[in-house]
Amino acid sequence: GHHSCVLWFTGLSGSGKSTVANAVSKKLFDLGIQNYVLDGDNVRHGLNKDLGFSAEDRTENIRRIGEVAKLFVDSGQFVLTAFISPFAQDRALVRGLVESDEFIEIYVKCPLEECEKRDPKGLYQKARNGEIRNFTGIDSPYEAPEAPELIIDTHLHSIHQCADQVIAYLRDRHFI
Ligand code: GGZ
Repeated sequence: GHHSCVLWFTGLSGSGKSTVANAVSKKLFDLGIQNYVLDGDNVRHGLNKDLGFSAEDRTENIRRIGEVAKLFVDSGQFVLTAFISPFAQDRALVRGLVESDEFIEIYVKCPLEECEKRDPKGLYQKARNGEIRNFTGIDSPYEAPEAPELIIDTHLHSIHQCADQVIAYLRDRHFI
């Protein structure tokens, strides 16, 4: 059988969190494994639409997502979360919500310069122009994980390779 867990992707805007999480999701689905991706599109527009990007709101954003992720694991499903989650303390809080082996922190590593070059939504440009305040990596901090279960480097590897790295981890640890 399978052992469900939280795959917690963390990284800068534009690092590839959602893209890789969705690629992993599809691979799990093809293996017949129920799973769901939580990201800004389905959480920040609904459950958390009252929250912005102050430090306090980001902390509350991550807390609520952590509680939802816990519910998924309780129900026996794999859950993948794709949020910047810039604060180490907030990620530690979520880790404490589930069984210690059920929280897999995945650092989606990509240099800020590369994220800025990709700038798929033009947000870095706006942050540089001062049109957006408190933008992660520009005028709001990102605390890189010190001991993540996995580091995937989207600057050096393809989406497919990064997703396979996650699948290999899950196989090695007998989650799947
Ligand atoms: C960071 C922001 C901001 C600010 C809007 N800072 O590239 P995106 O667009 O699709 O991903 C970013 C997303 C970040 O939301 P999260 O819920 O992941 O953030 S956190 O975990 O810190 O709560 C970006 C967009 O929202 N966005 N304003 N100021 N990203």
